[in-house]
Amino acid sequence: MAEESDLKLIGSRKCQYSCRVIYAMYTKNIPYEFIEEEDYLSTKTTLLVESNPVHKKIPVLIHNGKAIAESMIILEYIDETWPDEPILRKDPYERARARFWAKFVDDKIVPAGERLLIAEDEEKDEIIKEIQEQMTFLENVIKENSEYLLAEGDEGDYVNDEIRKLLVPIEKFLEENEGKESEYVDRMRYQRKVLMDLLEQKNTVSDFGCVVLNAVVYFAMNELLMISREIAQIELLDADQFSKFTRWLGFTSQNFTISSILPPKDDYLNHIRARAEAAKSTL
Ligand SMILES: N[C@@H](CCC(=O)N[C@@H](CS)C(=O)NCC(=O)O)C(=O)O
Repeated sequence: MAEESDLKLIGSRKCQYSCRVIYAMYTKNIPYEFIEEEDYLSTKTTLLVESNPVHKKIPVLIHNGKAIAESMIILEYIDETWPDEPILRKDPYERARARFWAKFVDDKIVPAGERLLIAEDEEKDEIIKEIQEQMTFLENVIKENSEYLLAEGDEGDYVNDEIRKLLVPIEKFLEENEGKESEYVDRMRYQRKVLMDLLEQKNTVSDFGCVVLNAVVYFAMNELLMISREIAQIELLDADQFSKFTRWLGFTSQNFTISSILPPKDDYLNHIRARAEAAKSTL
């Protein structure tokens, strides 16, 4: 790890872009101070405005007094500054590919979700169709990526080793808490089952090839599904049409770190509703 440094992140757990960065920090085990930007929709703090005067948006990373804005740029900055536990792959082509798909999510998926958020009933089907067309690309990326996770060969073996490593503390915890009943113990048991199933069923779940891309896609999708299910009241993901993606999503949502980053669902939903109101009022 790089030498001691003063590291702050201005963000919010209700912001998918901030969640990407928080997830990367957890993955790389980097200590930092989190400065919650409570009300970024209306009243921005002076610290935010001064740190990101161009966009005035979260997240902003402040490293030894120097501010870095834009989530993808922050992710690359932290990977370059703290190279342990890389969150982008080493190979330049793979890095370019991860950036390409992250940009695709930001350019195509997220804006369609924003449109769905404020859509009139008669516009919704068209937007959903458009999102599903884009989602087909992501489904195919996962299919093509099957060599990254649970495939035979070096990479698959590496990932299987990583899964075994993840199982060690879970097994230990379950052993120490044998016979106890609690929601947490249940979640641990479920986590163990998911990991054991994965070890058994090779080639069934794949990922996007690196932490950055997994985080970008996961947090964007999590928000988009909330918008489509809870606000637009339309189901976006057909499990047959998007079988790989749905499985990946289910598996990824069991990730402890991801579930501990996200705010309680009702808080997040209220926030999304407030965003919809704010966006509608500017129409
Ligand atoms: N492209 C930016 C997007 C950041 C962004 O849109 N942040 C939202 C919160 S999730 C924000 O600060 N919105 C305040 C505003 O639009 O004024 C990134 O990747 O960091």
